[in-house]
Amino acid sequence: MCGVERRNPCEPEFIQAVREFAEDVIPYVAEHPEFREAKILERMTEPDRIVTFRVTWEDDAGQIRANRAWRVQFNNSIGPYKGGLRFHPTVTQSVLKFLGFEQVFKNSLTGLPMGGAKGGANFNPRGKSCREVMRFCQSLMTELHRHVGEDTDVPAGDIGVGSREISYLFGQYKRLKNRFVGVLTGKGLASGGSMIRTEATGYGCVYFCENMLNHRGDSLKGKTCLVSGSGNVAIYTVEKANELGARVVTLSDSSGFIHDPGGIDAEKLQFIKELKEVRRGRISEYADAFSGVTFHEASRPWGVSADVVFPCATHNEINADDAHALLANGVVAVCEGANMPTELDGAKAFREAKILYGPSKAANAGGVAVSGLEQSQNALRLSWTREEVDAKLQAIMQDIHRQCLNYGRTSSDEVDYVSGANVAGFQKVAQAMLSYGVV
Ligand code: NDP
Ligand code: 2IT
Repeated sequence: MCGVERRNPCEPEFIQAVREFAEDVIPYVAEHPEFREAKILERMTEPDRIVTFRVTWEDDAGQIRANRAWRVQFNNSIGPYKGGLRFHPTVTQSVLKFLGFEQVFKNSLTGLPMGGAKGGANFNPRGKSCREVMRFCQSLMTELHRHVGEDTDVPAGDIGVGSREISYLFGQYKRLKNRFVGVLTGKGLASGGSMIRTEATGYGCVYFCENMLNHRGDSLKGKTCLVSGSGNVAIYTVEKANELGARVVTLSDSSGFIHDPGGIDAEKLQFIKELKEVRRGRISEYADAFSGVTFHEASRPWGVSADVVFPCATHNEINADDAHALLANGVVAVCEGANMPTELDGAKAFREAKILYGPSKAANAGGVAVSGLEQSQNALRLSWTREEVDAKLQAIMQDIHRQCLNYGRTSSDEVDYVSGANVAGFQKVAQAMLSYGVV
């Protein structure tokens, strides 16, 4: 860790992600001299390469704008690089390195042949017109197309990048290369996308939670849940939680959270889909539209009493105080839809309390898993049905749960899902790296 800190000054998010991982993996490596001697951990914490470039574009007022974009190609030992693109003003190299690092082990857990990468730009899509977003995406792809390819690196969506942005990016790639291939995932259904990709991260996260609860002889049925965020992952987490008989009482965005004690049912969720996916409005509008709902400005939902928690907005949204407040209110499961939403001290509190704690690299792997299935369908030039893809997603989430049990069962027969996911994800990548020799 000293070396990681020395080599990566001013990269707190990346150091946090490596620390969380290393604490579980170092004891495992200590028992496996072949990994230690090959310096696998030192090699794994250094990205294969990072491409940084300028994205110049013109806004609707005719002003020239310049942003910075990155693609962090972290590790392609078990397959072509794979991971999302994030457009948000808080994007830095540190954030993308943490996300790329996590992606390596998440992708390994899916069992599909995918390496890890992440990219994005410090571009703020909020308040931009569709034409501005289009010009930005086209300019970004004009450089990015040199570095990606269906067998090289396959980006997808993340915060601020949904099907609209993926379509603009794919349209420009096709124009530049004259090739219709699976170079991006999360494409529209008319342009080579997969059924269930839009829903996959949220659905997968709920399937993972149900697996954890079932393992303890319990289920989501009748449980009160908190969800944060109100974007892609949050919306489809609520949809599946409702289907399994749970009641979700909160959603949020960066302005605050709404509390609906009656529950966000399918009809109300339809309002949110339209609000967020079409009108691109704010979650506070939900409180104006439905009675009995309160909006809490500039706050997060963690003070509300509930059984199950799905953080689905962004990293570091649960600190140690939030974790203790949730535990004091009797939470039985925390299942992470967002990437690294819990700070290290918060995660420690959940692990020590021995609640069911599904870390992001296991719990939100359903999104990239269905991206992998989209790659397969593109390569085969066929499309699977909604039922076929959903069945494969459920099987993958069940298998990730099984891997966590294999590597994370503690002596008292409790399961530490964090160490289970870290060691299970690590060992496959490590084996592959070892087999390549000194590279
Ligand atoms: P969206 O852009 O669809 O939604 C993001 C949501 O999180 C919005 O409600 C947004 O509010 C909120 N949010 C974003 N940044 C912040 C912030 N700094 N503080 C408070 N709220 C914030 O993104 P997704 O739903 O796709 O992604 C959500 C999380 O899930 C991310 O951590 C992402 O990495 C992770 N993830 C996504 C996958 C996918 O397939 N899309 C797959 C696996 C993980 P506002 O509009 O106010 O910014
Ligand atoms: O964090 C993630 O796993 C994603 N944003 C999805 C990546 C992908 O390639 O589908």
